[in-house]
Amino acid sequence: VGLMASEKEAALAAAPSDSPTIFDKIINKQIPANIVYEDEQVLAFRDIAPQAPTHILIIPKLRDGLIGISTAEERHCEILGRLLYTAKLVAKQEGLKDGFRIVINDGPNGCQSVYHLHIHLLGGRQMNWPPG
Ligand code: IU
Repeated sequence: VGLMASEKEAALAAAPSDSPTIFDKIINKQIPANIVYEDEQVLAFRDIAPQAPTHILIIPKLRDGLIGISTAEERHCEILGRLLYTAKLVAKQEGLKDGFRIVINDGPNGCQSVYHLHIHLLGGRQMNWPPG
């Protein structure tokens, strides 16, 4: 990603795949991340390229086939709920009392660049609609 001009370029260069991603290294503490929440199933850390004053990624520690939301199966319903609930907890922890946005990018059209499901939590400024 380092030489990519934009997140969009990175996303278009990244083919959907079930190979391990950089998020495994973050989960295993092999590379540093600014972790804001952790429990047995979920990890939340600050995005390295923040698009808002608060920009946090919420991920399942065990990917279990969730390369993105489009690969979800019924067995994932519990972890999916837990990820969303964690986003709410982290939003509160971050003091986002005037609101926030939750985003899941999926596949090339959705500008997904890392194929380990993640929820973006964005806040601390007025968001716009429609998104780009
Ligand atoms: P996307 O929805 O797949 O595009 O989101 C991936 C995000 O992961 C993106 O916002 C990157 O800035 C972020 N990220 C990161 O926080 N740490 C990393 O080492 C890498 C990407 I690679």
